[in-house]
Amino acid sequence: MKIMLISPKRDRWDSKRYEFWEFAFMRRVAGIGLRKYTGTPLALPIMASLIPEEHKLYVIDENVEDIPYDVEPDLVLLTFFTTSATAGYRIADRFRAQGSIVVIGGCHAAMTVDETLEHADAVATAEAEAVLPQIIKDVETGNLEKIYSVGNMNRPSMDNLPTPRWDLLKLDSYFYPSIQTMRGCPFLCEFCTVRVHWGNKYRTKSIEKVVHDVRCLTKAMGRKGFMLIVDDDIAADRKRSKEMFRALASEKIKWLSQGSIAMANDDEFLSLMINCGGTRIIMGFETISGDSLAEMKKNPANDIKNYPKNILKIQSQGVALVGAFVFGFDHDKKDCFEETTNFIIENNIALPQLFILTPFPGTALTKKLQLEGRILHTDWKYYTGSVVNFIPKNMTCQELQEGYYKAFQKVYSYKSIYLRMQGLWDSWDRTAKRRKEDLLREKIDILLMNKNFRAVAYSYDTCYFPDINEEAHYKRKLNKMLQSYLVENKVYEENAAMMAV
Ligand code: B12
Ligand code: SF4
Repeated sequence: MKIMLISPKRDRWDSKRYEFWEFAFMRRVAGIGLRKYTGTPLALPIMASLIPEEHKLYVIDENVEDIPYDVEPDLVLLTFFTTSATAGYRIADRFRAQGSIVVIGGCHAAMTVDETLEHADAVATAEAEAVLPQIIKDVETGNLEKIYSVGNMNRPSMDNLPTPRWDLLKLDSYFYPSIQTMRGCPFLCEFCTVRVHWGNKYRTKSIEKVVHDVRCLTKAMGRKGFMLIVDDDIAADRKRSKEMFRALASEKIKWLSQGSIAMANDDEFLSLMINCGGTRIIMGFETISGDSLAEMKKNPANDIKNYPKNILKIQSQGVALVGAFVFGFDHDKKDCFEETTNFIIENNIALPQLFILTPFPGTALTKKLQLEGRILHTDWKYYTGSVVNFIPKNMTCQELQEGYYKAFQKVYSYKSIYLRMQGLWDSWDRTAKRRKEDLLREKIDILLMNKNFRAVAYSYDTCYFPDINEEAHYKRKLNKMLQSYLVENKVYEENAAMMAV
């Protein structure tokens, strides 16, 4: 059979708007030419690893290449999250009209089975490792069923998983090729899809398997760039993670991942993490309101009164936190925007990520809002995390939307970027346990990423109007800072080259 695996590009409903993870600035302006998207869709190389060799495979991520419709595959396997669902459905309809069999899987399909079946011959609600071999057999014998699922007890063990076929992806097109070492989460955060899709228990890969997979990915990348470890909390099982960090230290990789603030209480964890290249952590703070935190049933490690101390503890060792904050909880009032932006700036968060609460299908939040009749629509292309799709409690939709834009634009104003960077560099220069030249490269990268996220913030309707002269002043200071780092970096590189001669 000809089998095509596809991850669609999200539908744009406004061509001028960027979303966080598209890295439009990094691609177009910072001159990092080859890269077209942030992370690799890991479901593609995983599915490819499960398909017997006799089939002809086409592996397509639409974010980096066009879909070759003229191939006329026998079977199309589509994978996407909610944000890309409208695009995914359109692609599915087109292939079905051409006569291909279409199967759709992933967290969105699993939560919207009836809707997805309007566009697919079958839906997989389970992990590919558990159902894809059967799907292929059933297609071959003409016995395809409508739904492929497994019970909670039959989730695949992480140790028997085949190594993803990263070699079939165009890895040069990504900033961060992805790899996974654990699945599942026992926590109950009501807006989150992870527990419902991946189960309420952590399942982990053995350290040997992680090292093996890292080596395969590094080989496929052909470079020692950043990897995205897609685990939902790298600090979930600190004992295991420490063992993993020790084993990864000799692999000389650089990586970013997600982690809870629990890591701040463990000096050994932090130092092992940094030592094995883990210097960027996406951290879901979500809110600085205790009431909102209780409302969303967040991981108890999120202890707001100790946020400043713990942020300083983590970042001052040379880590850049990608700090995620969400607006629109029922306890959020109109002052939440101002308070959160001030908090982000005062605590020098390296890369703030601001979102509007979004009722993704299947979550406890969505069930609650549905019962209360507060969901405005399910046109999934607006489910990006930057658009209001439900009726908030303590403000109007417009107030939430504009408050969000304003907060996002304020933390990425030139003045705020400058203040955050100055504060961060100050702590890095005093206490970071990293080589000076590594810190310098990291500073350049973090500055460019701030410019990138600034471009995202200001691609939305303008709601924040700072003093123009003050902004021009800080823009000059930031550019001067970047320029001096670039010159200094060149000096390091030339010295290194001389040492090598
Ligand atoms: C890495 C990641 C990203 C990367 C994605 C890189 C990429 N190109 O894939 C980036 C940073 C870009 C990203 C962005 C966003 N993300 Co994200 N992300 C994740 C994360 C942490 C890991 C994803 C992953 O790689 N998982 C591992 C792979 C293997 O899992 P998988 O894709 O689900 O596939 C498995 C199964 O679902 C199944 N399967 C999947 N497809 C198919 C198809 C078939 C045919 C079959 C048989 C089986 C099958 O088998 C696979 C192997 O087991 C998840 C959380 C999680 N644990 O999954 C959140 C998650 C997917 N993201 C989420 C969200 C909300 C977003 C954003 C909207 C955030 C934002 N506001 O910007 C954007 C949307 C981007 C977009 N255009 O869709 C939500 C999605 C909720 C939803 N219903 O869509 C999740 C679940 C997080 C959460 N806490 O709820 N994200
Ligand atoms: S701790 Fe993270 S992965 Fe777990 S339920 Fe909460 S947000 Fe989701």
